Amino acid sequence: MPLTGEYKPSTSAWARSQAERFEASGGAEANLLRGVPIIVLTTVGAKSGALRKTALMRVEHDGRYAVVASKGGAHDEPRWAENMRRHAHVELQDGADKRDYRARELAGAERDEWWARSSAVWPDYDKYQTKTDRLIAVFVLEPLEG
Ligand code: F42
Repeated sequence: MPLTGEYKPSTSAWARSQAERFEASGGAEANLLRGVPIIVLTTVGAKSGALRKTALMRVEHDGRYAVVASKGGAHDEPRWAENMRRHAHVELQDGADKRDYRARELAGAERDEWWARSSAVWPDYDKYQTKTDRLIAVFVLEPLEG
């Protein structure tokens, strides 16, 4: 059941542009960051209830995805993380394929396992973690059937 609601663009022009070009082109354009594939995550705003679209690095394993709330190692967490804690039903577009997932925040060994997969895709995640005291949140997205 796809998410419904008003789309509210990101205030970050760079991120908004990449998410919108990626979505509008069915994943054919704006699909890389420094040569590494991205996905676009749609979350429901924790406060606004609006649809938020966020470009993130593509970390996939056996049909599940990880999303890493790094925000470049900023001390403040990206807003989309709190959106997912409040509304676990999200959409993820990978290439032309857009599906519904349930987001689950990870801890312990499961987080370590997905952190390793994520930093194998985007090694800068390890650098980002050294820049902030917050433990960068990692969520796994598991497909919602039907
Ligand atoms: N960010 C990452 O954290 N990890 C990545 O792997 C990553 C990869 C990536 C690749 C390409 C690219 O173009 C950008 C990439 N980014 C990555 C940056 C990412 O797209 C986001 O810009 C970044 O993570 C910051 O996310 P954010 O949700 O904090 O976005 C800000 C800029 C934003 O849009 N803020 C909105 C605003 O109006 O200021 C609010 C957004 C929002 O969700 N608001 C909530 C609501 O209710 O609508 C309120 C939430 C609350 O509780 O305050």
